[in-house]
Amino acid sequence: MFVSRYLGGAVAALAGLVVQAQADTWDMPTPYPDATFHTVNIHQFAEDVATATDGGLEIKVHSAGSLFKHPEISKAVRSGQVPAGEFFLSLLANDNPAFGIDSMPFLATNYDEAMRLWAAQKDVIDGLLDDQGLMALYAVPWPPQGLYTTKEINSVADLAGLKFRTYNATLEEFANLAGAAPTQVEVPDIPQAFSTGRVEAMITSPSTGVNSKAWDFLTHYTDIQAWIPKNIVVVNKRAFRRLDDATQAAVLEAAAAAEQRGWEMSMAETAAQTAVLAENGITVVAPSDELMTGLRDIGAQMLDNWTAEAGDSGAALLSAYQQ
Ligand code: PCA
Repeated sequence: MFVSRYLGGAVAALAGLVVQAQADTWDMPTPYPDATFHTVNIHQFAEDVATATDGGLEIKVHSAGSLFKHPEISKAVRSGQVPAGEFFLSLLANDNPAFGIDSMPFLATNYDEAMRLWAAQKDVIDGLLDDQGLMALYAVPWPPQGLYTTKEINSVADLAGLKFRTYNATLEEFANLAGAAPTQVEVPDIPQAFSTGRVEAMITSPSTGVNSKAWDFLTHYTDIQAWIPKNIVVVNKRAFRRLDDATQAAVLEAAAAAEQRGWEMSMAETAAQTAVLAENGITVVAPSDELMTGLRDIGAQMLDNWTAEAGDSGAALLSAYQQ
């Protein structure tokens, strides 16, 4: 009796161990809603990993800030509360200015430039993340950022006093320099922030404009193509090392595919989602020269500020990009 109970327990315990070794589940918090192309891409990444590992690693995506709020995601991965996560890269600009350079107005405004900027940025970012116990899996850009308002905007002066939705410190600086009044709002909260009058203008991609149904509360989209900021997907290094070699390889391979696919999705989104804005009644216009000159002046001032703050390593990054 005692022996068989003991054996039964041992068999059950062993079975548990085997199951644990065979199937791992990773919770992965992300900030943006499921319809966002970044999130679609992450779901595909998770599916690719599950397929390649024969179900050995299941990545469970928790979108729209449902598991951790956006500003908490990088910390949650760093501390090992979750093994992986996605966030807007420039949110880490407080840690080091290199993280924020892809939100610099009018530095990289088309996809060729964005690719060159990522190439110049990547080693620096990898090193900084490594110091935080993180490893980058891949990064994907948003389409070029445009200006959403409830009136025609012909100059920087037209932005004065507008309650402006922002998403990071760089955009906040931009809004302040334009004489607008910035308020930080996460993507899932955009519709409510507009409908309650907390904000009345924003700079973001055609993707986020469409995903937020901008036509419910905005009328004009000025296509200023101001910068091409990125999301990054990271893993906790310890969690990654706990995977066996084949699983690690599967994750890296799926990540490389996701980066490639994500850039292509982003490029395709730019025209397609701008058209959706127009179809839904938004007036889509090219910017006036006066507006662009004024905005570029602000960008130049911000780049000076960035360079002063970013020191030698920042200068090296910039010159690598500008070569
Ligand atoms: N959408 C995100 C980041 C940049 C973008 O296009 C946002 O608006 O917060």
